[in-house]
Amino acid sequence: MLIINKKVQDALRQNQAVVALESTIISHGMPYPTNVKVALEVESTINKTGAIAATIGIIDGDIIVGMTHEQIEEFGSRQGIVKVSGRDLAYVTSKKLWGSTTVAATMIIAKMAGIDVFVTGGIGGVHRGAELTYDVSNDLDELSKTRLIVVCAGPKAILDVEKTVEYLETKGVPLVGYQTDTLPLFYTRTSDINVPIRLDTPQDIAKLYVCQAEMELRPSVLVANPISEEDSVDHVKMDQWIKESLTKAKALGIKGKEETPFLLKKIVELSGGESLEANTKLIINNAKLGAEIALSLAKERR
Ligand code: PSU
Ligand code: MN
Repeated sequence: MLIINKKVQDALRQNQAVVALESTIISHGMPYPTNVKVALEVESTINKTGAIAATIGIIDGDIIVGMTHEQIEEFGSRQGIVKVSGRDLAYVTSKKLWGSTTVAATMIIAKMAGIDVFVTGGIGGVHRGAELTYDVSNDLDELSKTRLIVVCAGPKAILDVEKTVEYLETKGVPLVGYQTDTLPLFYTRTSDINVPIRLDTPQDIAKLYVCQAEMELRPSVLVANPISEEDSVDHVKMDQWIKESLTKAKALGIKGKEETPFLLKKIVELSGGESLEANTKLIINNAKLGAEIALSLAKERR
């Protein structure tokens, strides 16, 4: 069953700004209790602007749009929550399990609920070595067929970023750099990869999305919002930590849906918490932008 909380329902009915949030970042992306603290801070950042935050997750098979603080707390500490991508959605709901939603699954649910704007940390993408493993995140496929505005800080640096950008192009996903000409890489602000589209205001992003919708183009508008300079991690150090984490994952035979959570956790360890700090800052930064875009979009439609 789809349960949309009252505040979110009212906001949607009145055409007000709503911002969807995922829950895999809570259950699998960050350690407890930082995950809960960050999830609540992200919500309050959005709510302060006048937009309404809706964190999405699955509880006993019910799809919840707009979790309560108690539910977010439980998501942060509970063991055995299933990481739910598109593939796992029907299984987890039919078996009445607890599931945290990835970018892909959150997009599907946001669409069901009628929400247009979704904020995350970093999207999944084409993994390094994908030419052998075929590991391409379901996030990319969903981005190609479910139209929303998705705000992220770029693809996660653990990925093969160039292949990820190529894949997005193949699938017709407009990739927008927000106030940047180069693609931000999650923990770092810049890279040597150019973004195909640069936009400098939330209004311009809302307008692009309205055109995308008018033409009934299916893909999402993917916005890459760079982490601030002072929160950015030195990319030479980060490259080293990523390489070490990848070697470790390989040695332990970690693959499939376990790979991303494993790598993020390992990088937190190797960086002595520096990556976690950056991850926190970037998602709050994205929440601010997402709320502004949602407010602009609500205005565009009035
Ligand atoms: N961004 C983060 N932390 C995360 C994720 C993204 O800062 O934990 C999650 C998202 O839910 C994303 C998922 O959809 O990782 C991608 O997993 P995979 O690579 O297995 O598709
Ligand atoms: Mn994968």
